[in-house]
Amino acid sequence: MKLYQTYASPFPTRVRLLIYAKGLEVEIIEPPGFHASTEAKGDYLKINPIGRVPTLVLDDGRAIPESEVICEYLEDAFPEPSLRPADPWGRARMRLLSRMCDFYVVMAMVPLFNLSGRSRRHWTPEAIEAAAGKVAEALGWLEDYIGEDGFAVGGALSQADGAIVPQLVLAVEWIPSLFGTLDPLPRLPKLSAYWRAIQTDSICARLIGETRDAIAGVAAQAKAQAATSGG
Ligand SMILES: N[C@@H](CCC(=O)N[C@@H](CS)C(=O)NCC(=O)O)C(=O)O
Repeated sequence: MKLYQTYASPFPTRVRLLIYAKGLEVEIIEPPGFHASTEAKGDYLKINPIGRVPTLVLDDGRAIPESEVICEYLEDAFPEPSLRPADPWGRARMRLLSRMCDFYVVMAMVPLFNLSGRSRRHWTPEAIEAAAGKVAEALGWLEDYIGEDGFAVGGALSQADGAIVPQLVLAVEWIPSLFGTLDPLPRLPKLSAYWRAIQTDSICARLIGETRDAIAGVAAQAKAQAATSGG
């Protein structure tokens, strides 16, 4: 199998959690045209006409887009070890946390993703504070549902950890360091405890390191581009 993905995107990160936890042999391919790249997406659009990462391509060439659908496919095709809680309530909470990341946390970050790609002339304190406030509000909803035993749900590593961990790297590290906003975690005790604990899980620690390195790479690329284009 092949996974077309980028390390800076939070969506493929949840797929890599399953790949690492299940020990699957998957070739990782980083297609052109994402993040600060000025390249075109080229033939990647033939694999995924939606033009987003990730896409899983099976050995017979069939392609599956959308991170959550890929995760469910990998669970069904390679059930052991399971990254889904055994009981329906636990599974519902896992899906709820993942969905909250997709619908509320990422959506709240979109204005900041957009600002980060624009000249600092557009970085008004009002725009930054409004967007950071929305991110903090969405994290507050995660606080209501996050597990209190070191994992997002069910006391064990699950798909929900793969959804939350990259969002926290962005919300707790990338946004405050780039935009000078406050770290939202001190006001969210359950999410703070979760963030401290989950970094001791070896698979999540690997995902966090990959995300940090990739974000630093994208930031350096964006800075170099801004310098050559006059800011
Ligand atoms: N719902 C999709 C979202 C994937 C997504 O939006 N990926 C972003 C990267 S963060 C992307 O590919 N954006 C298009 C682009 O950067 O051109 C999923 O879960 O896979």
